[in-house]
Amino acid sequence: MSPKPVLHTIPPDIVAAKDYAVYARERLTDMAWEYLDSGAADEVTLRRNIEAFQSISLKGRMLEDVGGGHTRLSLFGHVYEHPVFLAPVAYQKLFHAEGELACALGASVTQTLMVLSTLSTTPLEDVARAHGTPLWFQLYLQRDRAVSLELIRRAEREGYRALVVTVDAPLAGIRNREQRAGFRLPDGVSPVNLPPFTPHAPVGAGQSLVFDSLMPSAPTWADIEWVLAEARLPVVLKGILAPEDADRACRMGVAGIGVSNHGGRVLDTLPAAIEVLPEISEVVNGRAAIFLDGGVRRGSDVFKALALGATAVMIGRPYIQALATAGPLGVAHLIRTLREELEIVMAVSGTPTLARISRAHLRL
Ligand code: FNR
Ligand code: LAC
Repeated sequence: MSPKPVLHTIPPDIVAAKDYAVYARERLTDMAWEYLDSGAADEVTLRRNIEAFQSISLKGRMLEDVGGGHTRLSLFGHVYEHPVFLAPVAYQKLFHAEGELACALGASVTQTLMVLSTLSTTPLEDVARAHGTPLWFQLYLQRDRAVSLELIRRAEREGYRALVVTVDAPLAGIRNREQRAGFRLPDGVSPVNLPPFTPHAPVGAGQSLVFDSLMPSAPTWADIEWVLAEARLPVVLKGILAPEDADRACRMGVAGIGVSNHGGRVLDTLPAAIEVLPEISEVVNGRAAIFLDGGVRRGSDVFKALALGATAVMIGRPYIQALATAGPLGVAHLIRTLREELEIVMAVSGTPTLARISRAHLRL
């Protein structure tokens, strides 16, 4: 069946993030859908990201005065209207003809921070100049430091406010659903911010594809030192799950830690991001901001993440499903829905501001 056209109004039965999934499925090719929706291997981590949120109970606190309440937060010298950020998602022209520009418009009208992927299908300059959206740039470190440095400088020049270095995907992982669907990028969809791809070294007899070809160009802690020395922007490491790694990153001086398992897309049977958040926030102990992503689907999930130590959260698949369904309008509607849900949870938990949300508001 060929994909249905993008909608220009929001159907009345889309009232929650999950309602976008059915509409998005009908508007994407099988390959694009599998790329978006799937997780690594048996998708244990993908499911766990969702289930772990559902297994945490709110407490509910009544009769508190929540007058003057709001969802604003201040971060790295800027004020953001709410703590639901758009996680970096590659190749957005797979999902909508306008790709990243459509997302940026939806983000702009809802005053939402968008993190642009290194694997954007739109030049980072065009995204920065289009809609006045607050932006951070996600960096996949490249084999050649000069290429990475050029990306960092371009992002700085264009007013990106932070650099999100993703460290949990040095290789693609076991993507069985993508393999079964024969996923490949269609013509006209490519990572335009990068120089043309040069293949990895071929493996000889007795050599390992992973250790002899792919991993020799993967980043290490030494590369993070280098980024910290070069970048003039706050640096966030995305993809941290071990408290030991979070501690090391803080000692090196990162501005933020992204607690994430990459939406369950790289290594299956990792824990849910929300499960490890308490131990990470204990170790970080205020030395860096903490961002959580993976399985955030409700305002109550945002609240739970903040209660357990996150400064803000990021969403991935939900906004791409909204993009595929109704372009910028869908992205804006989804964000507004999540933000309203968050405000309701805050109001009925007696927490008028984000700073007031704490573990005491969960039934642990
Ligand atoms: C991603 N993610 C991702 N992360 C990153 O740092 N750079 C990238 O280019 C991408 N690309 C990407 C593509 C697609 C299709 C998805 C679904 C995800 C991971 C993303 O930033 C985030 O960690 C997860 O999507 C969060 O989980 P949820 O919200 O999708 O459950
Ligand atoms: C992904 C890579 C691009 O998750 O981060 O597909």
